[in-house]
Amino acid sequence: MSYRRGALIVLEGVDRAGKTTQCMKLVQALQQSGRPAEMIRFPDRTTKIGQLISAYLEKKHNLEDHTVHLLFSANRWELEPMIRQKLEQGISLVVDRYAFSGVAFTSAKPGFSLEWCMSPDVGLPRPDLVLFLELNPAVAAQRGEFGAERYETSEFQKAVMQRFQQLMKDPSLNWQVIDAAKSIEDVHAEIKTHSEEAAEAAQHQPIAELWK
Ligand code: Z5A
Repeated sequence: MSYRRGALIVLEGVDRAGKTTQCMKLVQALQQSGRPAEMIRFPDRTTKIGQLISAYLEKKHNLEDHTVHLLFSANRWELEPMIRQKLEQGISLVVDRYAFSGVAFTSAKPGFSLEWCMSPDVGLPRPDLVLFLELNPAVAAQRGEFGAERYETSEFQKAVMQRFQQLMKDPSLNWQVIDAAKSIEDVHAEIKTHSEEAAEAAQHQPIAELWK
């Protein structure tokens, strides 16, 4: 059976690593090379669930830690039918943060195991490529101070980074670590090469399920 589906390409990374900048450039580059492509980001703050998450991140109200974790996951599941449909229509999706951020941020809090944090996202569409933008905290700091949102402290970000490193050991996923300290154009060139390879390979494969 021959498939002609789009690829699911996720960008993850530390704060200010350039995820949003690179997602936008990648969508443009894929489109210019004749591949239909769109960008999505998590959290998607436009939905009702996303608005609750946004108010939480902006510290406008508090939510219990398990509750907010499940809301972040629900925010992905509510977009799952759209993600699947677009991929099946041959549209590649470039995603700014996904379940890996979900797991890394919650499991960096005391009392949360990686396994518990992964379970609500089991079965989401599995990315064909996960690009991890790695950046030294000192270089990140030169790109601007932390904002006022929740989680934007260097101690918490260090714990998050350790959780990402654990997640990257999973051989069922195509993780690629990118040196995000290079120029925007150099980082883009590397990301584009990996993405074109992954998109080429993905088009003949069914959509797999994450962590299954
Ligand atoms: N979160 C969670 O807890 N659970 C979940 O399930 C999910 C997320 C999905 C959402 O933040 C927060 O929610 C996030 C994780 C948590 N918390 N934190 N911390 P967000 O998605 O709304 O925002 P963000 O992801 O934190 O954005 P960011 O990390 O701050 O930025 P970025 O997208 O990586 O970088 P950027 O905006 O593209 O670039 C930052 C600046 O650097 C900008 O001025 C660029 O022009 C500059 N830049 C970019 N690349 C370069 C290079 N190569 N050289 C020099 N300057 C550069």
